[in-house]
Amino acid sequence: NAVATAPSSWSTGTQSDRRSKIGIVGAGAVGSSLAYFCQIRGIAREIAIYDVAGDKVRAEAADLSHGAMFSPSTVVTGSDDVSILNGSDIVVITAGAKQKPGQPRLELAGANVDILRALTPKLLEAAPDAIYVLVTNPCDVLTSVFRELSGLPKERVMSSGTVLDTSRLRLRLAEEAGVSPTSVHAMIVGEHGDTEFPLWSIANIGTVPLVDWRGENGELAFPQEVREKIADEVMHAAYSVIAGKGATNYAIGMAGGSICQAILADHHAVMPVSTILDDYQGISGVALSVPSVVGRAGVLQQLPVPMSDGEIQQLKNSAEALKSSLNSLGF
Ligand code: 6V0
Repeated sequence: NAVATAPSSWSTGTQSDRRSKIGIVGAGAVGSSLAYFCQIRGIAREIAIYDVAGDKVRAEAADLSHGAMFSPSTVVTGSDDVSILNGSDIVVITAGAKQKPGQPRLELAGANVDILRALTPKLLEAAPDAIYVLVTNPCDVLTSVFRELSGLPKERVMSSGTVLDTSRLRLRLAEEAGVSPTSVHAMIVGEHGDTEFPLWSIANIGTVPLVDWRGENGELAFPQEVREKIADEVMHAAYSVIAGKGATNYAIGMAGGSICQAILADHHAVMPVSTILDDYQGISGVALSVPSVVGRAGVLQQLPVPMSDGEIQQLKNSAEALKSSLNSLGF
């Protein structure tokens, strides 16, 4: 667990490798939003979408392609033949069942593990060298399952984890503080689900510790009760969006697309993606989100960050929840 140092291959550019190919499994609300974000950002030269629903995936790919005049020169294709994913540099998995209103993510595990079990050999044949990004829920559980089924090195298997939740947290803190979300340095870690939590002890706005930030009235803006209320809102944000429209798709599309960009452009970006931990705060063998360095080879490092005793305990609670879900699934 050494501190991150700038490697000689560090890329300072923002431009992605334009010869690259992103494969997306699932042309549903999430997969098609992710494809749209990657297309309009020009993140890859080619985006290939695979779905068992042939008419739907071909229609989504055609609809995206028809924007060719208004977006960078990305080729978008779609098929119900998995070989469309051949040679992908990244495969993002979004296929599977989604939460019904009020349903916890862990309840999706059984159905989505079965889908993953059937998909894994086909994906490995199509894209043996890819970095795999699991978005399908419960994404941490599926990351552990896919790592075991595929036998791939752990740094090449990650999930979007709490990247989306972190964006929701930064938005809420930014609204309260009256600054841009990009100037808020705070992260949700742990399970992408009901045991996730913010790392308040290292949260900053600009260079000011969050707990010391004062509002226009001179009062501390984020006392404990405000922090707890915001953490609760962030944790329940998906439930209220799903209650209103049946899915969350745009923000996860942007979160997943940003992970793809960090990989293809070798950004060495610090993101709370979820990968298998190996003696991280004493936790091993389960995938959880912690601050991680993401680049062309996948997860390059999980950063050792100072955590309070309470935060370490919360991380252990997340690990226990995921271990018990994996055990009940036979993993
Ligand atoms: P959706 O709109 O129902 O789309 C799912 C798609 O998967 C459909 O088009 C299906 O045809 C396809 N599909 C099912 N089985 C297979 C298969 N074996 N092979 C190929 N395609 C298949 O769901 P939506 O896109 O809204 O959600 C997809 C998943 O993302 C769900 O598990 C959500 O819970 C999850 N999300 C994860 C988030 C995260 O932060 N990790 C955020 C939002 C949603």
